[in-house]
Amino acid sequence: MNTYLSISPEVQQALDEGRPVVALESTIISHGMPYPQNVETALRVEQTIRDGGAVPATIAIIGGQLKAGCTPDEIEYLGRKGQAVTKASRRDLPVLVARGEDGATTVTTTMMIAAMAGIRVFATGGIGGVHRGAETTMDISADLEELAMTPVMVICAGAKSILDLGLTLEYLETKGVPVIGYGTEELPAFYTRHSGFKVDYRIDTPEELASAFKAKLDMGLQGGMLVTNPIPEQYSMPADVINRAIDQAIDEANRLGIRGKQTTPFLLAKVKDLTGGDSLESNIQLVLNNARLAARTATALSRLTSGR
Ligand code: PSU
Ligand code: MN
Repeated sequence: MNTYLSISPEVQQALDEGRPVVALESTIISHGMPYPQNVETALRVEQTIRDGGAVPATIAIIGGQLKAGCTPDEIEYLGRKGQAVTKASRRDLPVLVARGEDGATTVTTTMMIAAMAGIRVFATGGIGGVHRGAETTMDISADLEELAMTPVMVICAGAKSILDLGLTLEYLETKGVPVIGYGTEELPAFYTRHSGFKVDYRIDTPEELASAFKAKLDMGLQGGMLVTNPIPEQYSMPADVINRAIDQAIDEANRLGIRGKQTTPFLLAKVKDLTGGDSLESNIQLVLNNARLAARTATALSRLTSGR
């Protein structure tokens, strides 16, 4: 028994009964959006999952406990404390847990804790990947290694072009991670529906997402599956506006010598500043869109695996 893992009663009961559960990350709350929109969005995302017939499990580290299922008060705490909560990737878990500290979970640690709890489906905004210039900086997100290792389906809106999307896809191919486009053959680029890169497979229904993932689990293949779900047309941003902001943010990060775990939050905040409130609204809408798909997919997966 993992004594560091704390599953909320509601999530535990759903898992025991084979009902659908969807994991949600907390870096997006503490580091990804300003207060109070971060808390409002986190609660709306949870409600969207409930409306879709599944149980939300917001994941975080609080007082050294790995939480699968946060209360509204805990979400408020993580959102208000914001950047003061340590952004926690795989390498951060041992010391944070031993010290009894808080951590905002990235895609990596959310996948890890979801898997420990027995949760198979996870919805978020965007994942980390291979950064532009990684051939010299070696800045490659731990998210890609986790996707290679841990059996959780991650539903996102693709990746922002703060990353090198071509190298990110190459890396995922090497690691054996299926990259699926939901209703599209093209990898979506978070704020925009288009990147110019092809996904491995197009899938058009939650049922087929669930059956592909079940096949992976049944074969005992390690690792997850990446589902990329394009932002709804009406919330997508003009490509030139967003790409100009991203180029400017990267120039500034280079000039200031921003490195390591600061890089992604710095670029995200800078892009948001440069594009005003528009990008925040797009960001909120694409997360809600992913939550809807995740609830339907978790429902389909629970039907397949528990025969309910
Ligand atoms: N990309 C986004 N929004 C985010 C993140 C990435 O568009 O909020 C967050 C996620 O928590 C992701 C993490 O797991 O940043 C990746 O950070 P890094 O590049 O340091 O691994
Ligand atoms: Mn990094």
